[in-house]
Amino acid sequence: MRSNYKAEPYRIKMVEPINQISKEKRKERLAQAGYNPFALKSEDVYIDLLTDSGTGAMSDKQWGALMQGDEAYAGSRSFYRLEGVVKHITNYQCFMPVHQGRGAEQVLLPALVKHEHMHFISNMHFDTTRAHVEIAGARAIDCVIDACFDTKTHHPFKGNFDTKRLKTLIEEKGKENIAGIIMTITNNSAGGQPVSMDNLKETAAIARGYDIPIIIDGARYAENAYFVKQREKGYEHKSILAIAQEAFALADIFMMSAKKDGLVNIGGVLAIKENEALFEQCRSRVVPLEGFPTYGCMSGRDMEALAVGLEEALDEDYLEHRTDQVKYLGDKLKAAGVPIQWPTGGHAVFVDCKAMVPHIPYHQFPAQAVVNALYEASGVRGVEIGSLLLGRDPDTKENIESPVEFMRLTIPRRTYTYNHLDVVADGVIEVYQNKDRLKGLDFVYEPPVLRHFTAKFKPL
Ligand code: PLI
Repeated sequence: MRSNYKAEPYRIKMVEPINQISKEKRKERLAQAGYNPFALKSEDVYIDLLTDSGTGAMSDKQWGALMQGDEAYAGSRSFYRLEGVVKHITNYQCFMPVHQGRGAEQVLLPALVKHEHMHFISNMHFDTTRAHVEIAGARAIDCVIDACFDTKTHHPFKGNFDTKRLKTLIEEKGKENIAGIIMTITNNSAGGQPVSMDNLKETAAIARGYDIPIIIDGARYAENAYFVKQREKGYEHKSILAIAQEAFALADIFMMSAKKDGLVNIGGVLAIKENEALFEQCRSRVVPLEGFPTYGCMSGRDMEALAVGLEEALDEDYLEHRTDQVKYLGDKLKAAGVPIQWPTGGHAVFVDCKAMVPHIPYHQFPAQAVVNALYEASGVRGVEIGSLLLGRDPDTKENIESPVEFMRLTIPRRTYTYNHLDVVADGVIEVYQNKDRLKGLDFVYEPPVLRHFTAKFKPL
């Protein structure tokens, strides 16, 4: 029943036509793309669920704000406007814009690595975060609760840190060898799964006890705050802003890909609570890497749009519709027997391909095989989050087996309607009904870093 899900809290003012090519053409285009949907032209994709990163629609107020951009190289008015909004939400003293999330990573993470053999511990590192940890000469350890990998069992906060293991890890490695604790909210890689405030508090208390900085990787912090309001006792009557502010008060540093909950197509945020010395270090790194500190790779107009987008993303009607779209698609797939990460999280439905195609081993990339079959069947583009994305161990160079093999169906913000999601569900169900015929893939070309973006394959 559609009426159980919140209708769009907006009306459509501008449209972008999309086009569906024939199944024969899709097969041809996928082969030309080396069986890697990242290499498809977007004009050959009907419904694009590759990512929610920078693919959403801006509002009329954001488009209006673009016209107010101050493009001064130094001291832009738009910088000060954006700084005001970031400070209001986080209460942090130091802010610099960056070009996107990985901009914040490349500026911040090396500044925290003081010597050899250091580690970052996260509930789960996003792939670029892991890459920047390794480029900085450190190692990334994931430390999420086990329930995260049990897709069938309901747990309201599958993004939570395993705090017991976190303590053991710190003791084992030595606190002087932990460069930072990264709290990814929501936990993207395992289903857009939220982290509870209780878990944030416990994790922060551990970090403080050992004097380790705690970093919020908050690309989807507003979605996380919405789930805290929905699912955690004591937060029912708090505003999304108040919940977000409570989360930021527990941490020291905020990195954000603004392409998600900033509701913009490009942009990022790095904010530091009060550590002036660290801020100075980051400022000297931002200039050669990103740009002068009052623009950091963003144009004045983009900073204006982000200032508006950050506030719009805290609106509860918007967040209810956003998460209901994900739930709607998840509910339809679950009703048809398709195994998915349950409950659905903030930005995507994650199809459990380990359960769906158990005959394909991890090193033949089961979820990539399902993603490709979905594109051929319906023109819908999803993305693999599994052993392909995880890559190789930086020391042994062996393929790492991911505990989960997901096809992520990522829903861009304010972009597709419930009708589009019906088309997606039909396509996935068709693939599910023919799942036993799917075959794995082998590399024709494997790049050394972040291989999933540009690899080429042949079907086995
Ligand atoms: O793509 P960037 O550089 O703006 O952001 C990197 C990044 C950091 N942290 C988290 C949690 C992310 O989800 C993230 C980017 N995510 C992408 C591109 C995605 O498709 O999920």
